[in-house]
Amino acid sequence: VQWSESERTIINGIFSHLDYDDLGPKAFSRCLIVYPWTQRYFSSFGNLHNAEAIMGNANVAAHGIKVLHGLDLGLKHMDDIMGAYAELSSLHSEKLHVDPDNFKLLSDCITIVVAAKLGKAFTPETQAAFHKFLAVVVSALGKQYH
Ligand code: HEG
Repeated sequence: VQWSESERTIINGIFSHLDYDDLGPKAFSRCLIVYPWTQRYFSSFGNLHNAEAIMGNANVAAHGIKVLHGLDLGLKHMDDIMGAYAELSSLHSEKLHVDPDNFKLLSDCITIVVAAKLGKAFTPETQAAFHKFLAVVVSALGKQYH
């Protein structure tokens, strides 16, 4: 994957202003609500019975923050995203048995909450760069599946 200087600047700019503690829970709870089959991996998280329960669930919030911080790996290793996610990909595949289609669903939810947060600053160029970054991460997370 090749990154232009402007893509690097945009992506680093987005993350430098990102409030993980706010957007992580929002993105992950949105995923569990809009794509309810993703709940199947989180049976230990307690009450996920409806949107309100999900949004008020502390385990969901904590996991949302953890997942969003999972993107730091890609940010720190933009020139070797595949290598950076090899271990996390194996974990999701071999241990957690997460259907890799779900990575795309969560990444779309992340895009929505970031776009809502940035408002007018989420320009087409910003969207394109952010989308590219997430697409590479999603691809890397799916890489160790076989
Ligand atoms: Mg995953 C754990 C990152 C999508 C289900 N996920 C984790 C962990 C990270 C992470 C960093 C902690 C790993 C550890 O403890 O060593 N996840 C991550 C990213 C993305 C993603 C970056 C996509 C953007 N995860 C994802 C999706 C599902 C899922 C879509 C299921 C629908 N993740 C999952 C589960 C765990 C993790 C079940 C273990 C949770 C636990 O038991 O605490």
